[in-house]
Amino acid sequence: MAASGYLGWDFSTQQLKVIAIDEQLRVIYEDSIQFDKDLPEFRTQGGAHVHSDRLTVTSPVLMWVKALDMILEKMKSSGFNFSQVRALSGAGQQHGSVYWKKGSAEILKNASSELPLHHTLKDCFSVGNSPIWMDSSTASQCSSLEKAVGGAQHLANITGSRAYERFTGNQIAKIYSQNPEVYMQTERISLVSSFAASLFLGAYAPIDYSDGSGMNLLKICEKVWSASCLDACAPALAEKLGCPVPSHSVLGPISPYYIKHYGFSPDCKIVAFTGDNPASLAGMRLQEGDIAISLGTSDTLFLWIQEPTPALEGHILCNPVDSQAYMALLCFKNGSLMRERIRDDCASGSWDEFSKALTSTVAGNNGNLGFYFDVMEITPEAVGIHRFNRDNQKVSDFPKEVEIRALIEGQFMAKRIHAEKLGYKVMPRTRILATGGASHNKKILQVLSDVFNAPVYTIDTANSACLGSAYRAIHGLVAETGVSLADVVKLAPEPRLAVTPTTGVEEVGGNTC
Ligand code: XUL
Repeated sequence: MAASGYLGWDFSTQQLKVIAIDEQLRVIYEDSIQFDKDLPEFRTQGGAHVHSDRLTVTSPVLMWVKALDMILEKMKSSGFNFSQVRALSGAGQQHGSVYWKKGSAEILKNASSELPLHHTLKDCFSVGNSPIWMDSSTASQCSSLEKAVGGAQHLANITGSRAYERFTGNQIAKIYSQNPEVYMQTERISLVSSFAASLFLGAYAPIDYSDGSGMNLLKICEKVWSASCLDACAPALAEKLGCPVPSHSVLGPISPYYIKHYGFSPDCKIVAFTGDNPASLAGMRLQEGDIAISLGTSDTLFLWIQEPTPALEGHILCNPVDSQAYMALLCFKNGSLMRERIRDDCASGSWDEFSKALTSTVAGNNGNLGFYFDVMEITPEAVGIHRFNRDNQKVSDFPKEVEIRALIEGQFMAKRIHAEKLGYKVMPRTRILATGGASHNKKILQVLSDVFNAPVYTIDTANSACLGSAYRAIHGLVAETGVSLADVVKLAPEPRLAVTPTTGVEEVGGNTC
């Protein structure tokens, strides 16, 4: 390893991943533990247990600890030089929660270097199976929370999102209502991210503003817990959560356990961990005005926002790399499967023919417009196929090429409309960073570029949360001096320019937004 190294961790749903980078941001080590395959004793599927009600979804917390023991042992046997690591940070799947039993702070602090961590911590959790983001069992807690604070929009104004079943406040409320004594025995509640940071710190790590915004509990503007949200979820919750901190905070030096057991330097700093989506924003090096669009099974958008306007659809989170800014997260369920269905119906199952249809039709589709939701959409909550001609009359079908363009323009216009509802503004320097399967199709990207009137770049994001965590580790060391993440990661590979807006085309859908 070169003179200094930095580690980025990603505690995601299916695996634990680590990346080490050097001062030049080159990846010098990479490894992962797949929960199902490498830790079969926990009997997870995709890293989780879906309970018999089909709504409750949990992961065993000791599985995460054991995965950390395992991956560190792998690094040690491969000769990884831990003593060069100057700082580390990490990401966790968002919303999941960990419940530490009374007395665990002491055990964590005094972890013996003779034992693996999962032995030391085996009795530390009052809830052995942590609820995770896939859980949707808290509908009644969600409606109570919205009611308690004066409605869904009001909750969104305070916390950045209306009540969602996976959001941590509602999960905590469920645990308290079903099992008050378990709640009472709990001295600390962590997110997956702050739990993972705690393992390295040897003390309870605070929740960072960005991941804290996925709880329905944090006032995203003031960056303090909302007393009315806390009170609606469970009693004495503030003391169990600790005070939230800026995402770039240095939490302290690594715990003596890692110094003795693995040879880390006592100077190695732990930078606050955050959620996987915020960490990906850092990994993709999003800047003010930028949008990242992942075109996969479902389509996901990350937006950099200066002045957010929380809405009933989508989430506003505090920005993980700039405390003055925000990020928004929008998820569209009808992504690739919808595009594939129309390709099969209108282009004989061929992407080439699909692309030709996009080339043979004009931007704006002569006023023909469609919204295509084979499955119940999240953003907006709607289902079915809805087509409108240039006179805004509902029609039952379109010629095949018109249908194809209507689908793609409709999908991207919906993204722009919902992004703008959340306060997003296309700026002269806006870049669209596209990833995922459909980002390989230039004709689709051309439509995206025309709808947003901005250049589209492609970027490889396979490791963006992990890499973003390593970047954040470097940034954490200098953030207090006013250096931005963008300055720190100047040497990282640039995204590739794919297409620019077609000249002479008025913004597609500009008149209808
Ligand atoms: C975001 C969400 C998921 C998890 C997955 O709101 O629930 O993206 O973060 O890891």
